[in-house]
Amino acid sequence: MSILDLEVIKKFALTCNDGYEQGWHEGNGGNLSYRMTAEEVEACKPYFTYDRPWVDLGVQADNLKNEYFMVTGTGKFFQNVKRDPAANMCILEINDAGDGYRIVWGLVNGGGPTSEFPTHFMNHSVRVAATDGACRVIYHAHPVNIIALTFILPLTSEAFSRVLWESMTECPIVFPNGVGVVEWMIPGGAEIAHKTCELQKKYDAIVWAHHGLFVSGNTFDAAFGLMHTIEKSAEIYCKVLSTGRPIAQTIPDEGLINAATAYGKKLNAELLK
Ligand code: 2HA
Ligand code: ZN
Repeated sequence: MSILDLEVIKKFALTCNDGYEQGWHEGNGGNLSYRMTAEEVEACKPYFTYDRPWVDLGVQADNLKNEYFMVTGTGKFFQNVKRDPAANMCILEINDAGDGYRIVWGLVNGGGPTSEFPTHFMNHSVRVAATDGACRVIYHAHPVNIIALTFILPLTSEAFSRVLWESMTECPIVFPNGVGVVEWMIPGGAEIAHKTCELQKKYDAIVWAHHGLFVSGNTFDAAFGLMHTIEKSAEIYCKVLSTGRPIAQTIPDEGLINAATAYGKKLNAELLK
C-alpha cells in the first residue's frame, strides 16, 4: 500500500491529466486545488512528514484554519502529475491562524504550491461560506476558445453569460448564475485574488481576460464539467463567427429562462437586460 493507491490522489492526478488532454495546460499553465475531507486526511496521514517550514500565505481565512489541501506545484506541468504525483503535487496543512501553510506530503524534488494558491485559498474561503461547506475544488485552466472571446466581447458578465448561454442549450442549466469576468491583470498577485473572490460570491466560473478561466465545484467532476461546458460553448460561438456569416437565430431569452426552470434552476435573468 502507498499513498498513490488512495482514490483521492488518483482522482486529483486523473483530473490534471484530463485537462492536459483537452489542451488546456500548455507548459506549467493552470492549477488545481482540493480541500480534503477528514476521512481522506486520516487515510493520508501515515505518509505525512512535518519537517518542512511554515510559510506565510499573505491572505487569511477563519473558515480554512487547520484544513488540508491537495495542490499542484508551481512551475510543474499538468501532463506530469499522473506520471509522478509525488514530484508534481503536494498536500498542505493550514495553520491554526488560517494564514500560513506547510507542505506535509509531495513535491519531493522541491518547490512550492501553485503561484495562484493565494487566489485558490481565498476562493475556497468564499465558496465554502457560499455553499455551506460543500465546495471542495478550485480549478484554473487556459482553454483556447474562452480566451479568444476575451479579444472580441466586452469584458462584462452580461456579454459573456449571454453568448455562452445562447451557444449551447446545456449552458443555462449548467451555470444558471452566469459567469464573472476579470479584466487583464498580472497573475499570481493579491489584486487578482481579491477581484476573483469578489466575483466568486455570485458566480462559480470567472473568466480572466487574455488568460483563462477559474471554476469551483463540490467535486472534481463538477469543476471539470463546468470548465468543459463553458469552453465547448465558447468554441461553438468562435466557430459560428469564423464562418463569416451573420447569425440568423439563437436561443430566445424566454428559452434560456425556461430551460433552466425545466431543470429546477433559476436563471440569473438580470444579466439578460
Ligand atoms: O500556474 O496558470 O496563472 C500557471 C498559471 C498562472
Ligand atoms: Zn493561468
